[in-house]
Formats: sequence, structure tokens, C-alpha cells
Amino acid sequence: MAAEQFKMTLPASLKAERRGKVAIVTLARPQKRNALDDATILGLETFFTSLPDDIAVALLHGDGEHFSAGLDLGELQERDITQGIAHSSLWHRAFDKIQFGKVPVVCVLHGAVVGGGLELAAATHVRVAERSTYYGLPEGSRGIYVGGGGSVRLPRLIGVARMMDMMLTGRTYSAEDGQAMGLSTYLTEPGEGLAKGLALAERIAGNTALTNFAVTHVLPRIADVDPSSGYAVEALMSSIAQADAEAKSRLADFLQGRANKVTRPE
Ligand code: 1HE
Repeated sequence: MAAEQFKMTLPASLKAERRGKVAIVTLARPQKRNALDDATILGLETFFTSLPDDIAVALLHGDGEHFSAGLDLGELQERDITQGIAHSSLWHRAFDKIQFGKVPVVCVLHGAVVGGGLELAAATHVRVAERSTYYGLPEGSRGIYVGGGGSVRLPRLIGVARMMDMMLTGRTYSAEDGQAMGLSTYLTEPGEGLAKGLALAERIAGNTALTNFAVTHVLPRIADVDPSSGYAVEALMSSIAQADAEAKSRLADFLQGRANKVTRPE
């Protein structure tokens, strides 16, 4: 199906639309609980690599009762080791285009966020969870292993011990637990996640492109390197950011009383 507003060809399992500077992509296979087949993974890669330059933020969410049931188990045919590596690498490539793509990505979660669905959510930058959300890694009990970057991204969010527990014992976490652990950073009532996600996306779209690049591309790289390299990269990034003409104009706005003050949390 062509996403008319974007001039890109996506599979039927994905819908795309734009609202101003925000590109919205919807997992649209609710009859299979938004299970992620190869076509959907390739479609996500297409979406995140083909965004027009005037898009500033993307928002990912899912149709139906659940965000995603993870890997499409119906496609899990006999693969030899080499084919298995290629399949996992496909997910890595596609999700890398989300985490290190052109724009920050807000994700709105509800219902089951399990297996590869949780790996997909972990590749995004800001996660909003409705209270219906629950998280699990059923790979452990299915005799398989995460393959969509979960071993890399999830320990950074919740720690190795919690991920081990989820995989070894099949433990699931509620939306409230996920919020406390850092799987989401916003919690909403059911049905209110999309509005909250869109409001956050608009806010992010108001940042300079340079700031959004620094936060999504440079910050996680700094967090991965030794402190002395991190300080050097941070010094360079902060210097580049403050030299930008838009930064200078925003600082002048504040100093002359034209910019918003920082307010207390709601
Ligand atoms: C699926 C899948 C799927 C549902 N692949 N078809 N993921 C899992 O182990 C999770 C498996 N799914 C579930 O536990 C449940 O389906 C849910 C809790 C997500 C939703 O339950 P429910 O009662 O709303 O739906 P359902 O009746 O279980 O499923 C509806 C249909 O979706 C049904 O098909 P139908 O033709 O009989 O109607 C299900 O078979 C289908 N369906 N989930 C394929 N996952 C890169 S490595 C990542 C590794 C993993 O992600 S492993 C984790 C896989």
C-alpha cells in the first residue's frame, strides 16, 4: 500500500500519515496482534530511511488491543545457523535505522509489548505507556533467544539482572512496573497515549535539528565509551551546538525575556 503522503511503498501491515512535521507509522496487523513478519520489518526500514527532510519527529504505535506480539512465529521456519544470523541481522539493520535515523522517535505502547515488540520499542527514543501495557520476553520459554537487538538495548534500560529474570522465568511486568524500571518515561490512562505521544512529538519538533541529532546520535555514543573519550566528544558537541545561529537566537530570546521559563512538573 502506498503511503500517499510520503511517496513510499509500505506493506499492508503498516500505515503511515503525516501531521505537520510529525510522521506517524502504525503497526496495522491487529488480527495477528501486530506480530512482526519480515515484510513489516523491511517496511519499518523503508519508512525510517525514506522520511522527507521536512519531517522532524516520528511516532510509532499499534492498532488493536496490543502494541505487538513480537516475532511472527508463523514465519519461524527451519533455518540453518547462517540463515538465522541473516534474519537477526535484518532486524538489527532495520532497528538501527530507528535508533540512529534522521529524527527522534516517540513510541506509544499499549497491551502486549513482548519479545520483538519490546525490542522494537527499545529502539525508539521516548516511550509512552498506556496503563494496559505489559512487557514480556517469552523467547526463553519458546526455546529461542532475542534477535532484534534486545541483548544490547534492554540491559541499558532495565539492567542485565531484570532481563535475565524475564527470559529465564517468563516474568512479565505491568505498565506501572515498566515505568518505575525505565521501560517507559510517560504513563497514561488507556486511550490517552496517542494524544500524549503527539504532544511530546510536537515539543521535540520545536527543538533545533542539531540538538535532536546531538541527543539521539551523540549522547548514546558517549554513554558507550570510556569517560575521558566521552568528555572530549561532549566538549566538541556542546561547542558545535552553541555556535549554531539558531542557538544564539534562542539564547538572546531568553536573555531579552521572550522565551519560556523552565516550569515545575505538572
Ligand atoms: C501470532 C503471534 C505471533 C499472536 N506470531 N502469530 N511472541 C510470543 O511468544 C507472543 C505470542 N502471542 C501471545 O502470547 C498472544 O497472542 C498475545 C498475548 C500477544 C495476544 O493474545 P490474544 O488472546 O489477544 O490473541 P491470540 O488469540 O493469542 O492471537 C490472535 C491471532 O494472532 C492468532 O491467530 P489466528 O489465526 O488463530 O487468529 C495468533 O496465532 C496470532 N498471533 N501472536 C504469529 N507472535 C527477532 S527475535 C524476536 C523473538 C520474539 O519476538 S519471540 C516472542 C514471540
